[in-house]
Amino acid sequence: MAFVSAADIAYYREHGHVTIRRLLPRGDVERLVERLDGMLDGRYPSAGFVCGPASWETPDDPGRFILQVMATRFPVNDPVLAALAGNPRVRGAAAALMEAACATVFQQQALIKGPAAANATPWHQDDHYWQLQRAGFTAVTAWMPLRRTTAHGGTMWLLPGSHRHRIHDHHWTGGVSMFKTITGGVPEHELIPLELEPGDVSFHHKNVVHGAFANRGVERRIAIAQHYHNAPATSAAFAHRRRDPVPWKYQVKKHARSGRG
Ligand SMILES: O=C(O)CCC(=O)C(=O)O
Repeated sequence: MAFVSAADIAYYREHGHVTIRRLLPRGDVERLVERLDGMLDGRYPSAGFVCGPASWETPDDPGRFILQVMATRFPVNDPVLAALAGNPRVRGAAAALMEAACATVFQQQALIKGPAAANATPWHQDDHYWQLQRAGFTAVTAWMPLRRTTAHGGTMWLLPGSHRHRIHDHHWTGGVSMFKTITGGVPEHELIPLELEPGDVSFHHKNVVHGAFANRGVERRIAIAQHYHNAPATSAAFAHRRRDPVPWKYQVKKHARSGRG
């Protein structure tokens, strides 16, 4: 059964993003929330993941107010997160949108943002980090909120049509954290919020400008980003990154330090 229609593919081609409603069953969503919480509080093993505050370089680092669970080994070795990495519905949708024969997961990261904290995700394009355009590959992100997301509650916002942009210059935000942001800013009045229910999946192209304002709501914002490229194997897709083969978008502290400049 196809979960993506021809109209979805046409919408993605035109706007660089599309939402597929109810792609993840509710049971999967609840298992994921329970698993992420358990990995963060030590009830489940977290070897093979970066688990905890996303970044902590200075007292005002926004990463300090964001919890992450990010796979560092592929294949993913946690059974619940591995099931998501292998989920045929999400993978099938990613392949269909890339109009590719295959869709390979190369990154998986949950970002959890509590209410009333300075935990924005600065505006960026994913391929600034990955540089897949240099290797002739494309990529799509499946962004999967596990709780309802609202404009006020720190959901992702994106700039429709920006998949046609070149990769803009990015710089480290305020000299702190793991985050980089687009130099010169973005037209914030043209951004749209992703207001989604648990189980809905938003897909965006690797060049789409996106980010999130801080969570000003009353609920936790908990979402998983799972990234796919259209090459059969990670090593082929990232051969151009021999110097720094870690393609993570949000890098752990030591990479953020060594990668600066
Ligand atoms: O969840 C967020 O705040 C940002 C996620 C993101 O940048 C992505 O999915 O590409």
